[in-house]
Amino acid sequence: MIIQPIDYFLVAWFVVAGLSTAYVAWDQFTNNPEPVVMKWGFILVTLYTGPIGLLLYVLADKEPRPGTHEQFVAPLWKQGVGSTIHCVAGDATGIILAAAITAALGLPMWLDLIVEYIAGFAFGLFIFQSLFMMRMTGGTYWENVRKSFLPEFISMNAMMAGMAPVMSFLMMGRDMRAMVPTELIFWGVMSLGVIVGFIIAYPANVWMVQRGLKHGLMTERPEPAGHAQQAGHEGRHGAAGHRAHGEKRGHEMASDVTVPQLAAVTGFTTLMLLAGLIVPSFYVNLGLSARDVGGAIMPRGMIMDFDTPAAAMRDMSAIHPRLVTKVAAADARGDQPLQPRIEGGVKVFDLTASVIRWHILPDVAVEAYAYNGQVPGPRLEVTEGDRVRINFRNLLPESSTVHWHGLILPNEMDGPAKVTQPPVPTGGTYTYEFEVGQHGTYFYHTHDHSDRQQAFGLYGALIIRPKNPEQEVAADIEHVIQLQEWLKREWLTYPAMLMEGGLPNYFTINGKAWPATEKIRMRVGQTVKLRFIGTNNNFVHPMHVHGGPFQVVAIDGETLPPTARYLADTVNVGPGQRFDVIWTARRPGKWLVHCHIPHHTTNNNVERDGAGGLTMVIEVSE
Ligand SMILES: [Cu+2]
Repeated sequence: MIIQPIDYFLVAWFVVAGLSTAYVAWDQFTNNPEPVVMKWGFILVTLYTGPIGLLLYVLADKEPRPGTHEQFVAPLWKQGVGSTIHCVAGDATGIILAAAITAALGLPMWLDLIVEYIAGFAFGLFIFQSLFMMRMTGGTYWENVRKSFLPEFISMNAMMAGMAPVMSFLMMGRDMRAMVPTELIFWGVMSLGVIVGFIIAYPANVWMVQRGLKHGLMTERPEPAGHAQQAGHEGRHGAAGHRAHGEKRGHEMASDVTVPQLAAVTGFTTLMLLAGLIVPSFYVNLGLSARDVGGAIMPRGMIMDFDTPAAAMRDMSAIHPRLVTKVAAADARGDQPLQPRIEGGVKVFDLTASVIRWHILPDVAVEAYAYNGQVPGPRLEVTEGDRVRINFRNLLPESSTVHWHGLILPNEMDGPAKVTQPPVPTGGTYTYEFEVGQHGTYFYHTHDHSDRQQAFGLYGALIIRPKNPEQEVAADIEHVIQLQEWLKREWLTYPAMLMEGGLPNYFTINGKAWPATEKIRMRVGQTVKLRFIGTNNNFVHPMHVHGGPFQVVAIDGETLPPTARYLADTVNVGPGQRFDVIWTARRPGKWLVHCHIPHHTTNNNVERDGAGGLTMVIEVSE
């Protein structure tokens, strides 16, 4: 799925890789005079490295003019390319096959790497070197295995020394879709790994070709008619006559390498391999598997080190856009009153949590977790003394519960996951039922991974009217103000958290950022009751109203006795807190209600129409 800029690049890359591979395959089998094993080597490496493989093929191996392949491929650098191609084709094929299989098995990353090394080495040695090269080199299969063991070991070590860190850092990096073979980026990482592995393995291969330890590029032409018996005594060989330029790189290699040289190179490439496998484990958690964190995309700036647990990564990961099941209209509003059904005298509400796309601004949409497809969730209005039943259904990709913030109720109705009730699994339901014994401004929210789920929008207002209407502190107008912080960047929505990488960049009142927030309209002399609710997760928002003080009449749902009510023009609304304030429209005009942390009145650090985020306006007319 195309959800990140890199995905566009990868689509283009693999189209180019496909075309490059098709060309190399066609040219190899119609024009180029070389052994079949090398034809396949270039085809596979071009499949893995795209235009780079094509470039190497054209510059180092493709016969430029008929009859010139022998001279053309003679330079050492080209022979080195041929040797590396041959190694990489076998090893990389083994590694990639193993990587796809181990990802599906859910093995930890460190074990993946070891399995991939063994698979790559085995594939390279037993199949690409020994089996495919037998035609060229003669001897029995096991003689070939023995002879090519050390060169293959050296080359494989160098190759994996380059490929392993690429896989470790990128698969366990920000975009862990790279661990999942069904994602394009997995194949992109494999391709990059092969490219880096090729570069690291190239010098060792040049040395081995020079010392006569490995074959480089060879020429093999179809047997000219009538010359069959000339090469007949060496029937394994496609052609004998071309070896004029073959010198010591002919079929029987004569190596002049010394034991100390071989020991030094073998030892050094082994150290390179160990470094490539081990050093990444100083930085990323190689104990995790694709099953733990595969597919998660992390916010830039999150600290993920070698001991960051999988649960911490999943908690802070973006909502994958493919999980969205409903796209709300750009002008849809949250906090819509939900009318209850009456069943046997009980007020019954249905709350369903699901993943939606929600516009916080006309041109900024987030992925959100929402009750009944809106952010905030629907407003539940009940009266003190009511018996209420809430049928909760969880359609989120993770478990969830609902907590009734501030209410006195039976413990098993309170909602904390794993404490008072089992978390409601995906597709599951739970029925909350209780008698409402209080009145005032309350709210409900998720109590399962609240740091993630509430930050994605799982909250809503619960307004409880007093049984005796005279206990209500009266105002001409009422307005509920629910706060939220969002982290939306690089086309993805992450849960806003006071953590490295988790800081919010958008802020909403009732699910909308200024200038898309609601407008309160009133006349001079009228009063409005603002019910501030700290439905947000991270900050204390000093909510300030322009145009004169308000009277604080209730805190956390509890109505203050008249003597305890006080005037103020700013209330610090902390997470979980509620303040009911009465503000009087004294003068006509546009009076702001806004947070007094100026960053919270911007949209991604940008002021639009004079403000942003936690800003709304009270428009007072004469
Ligand atoms: Cu604020």
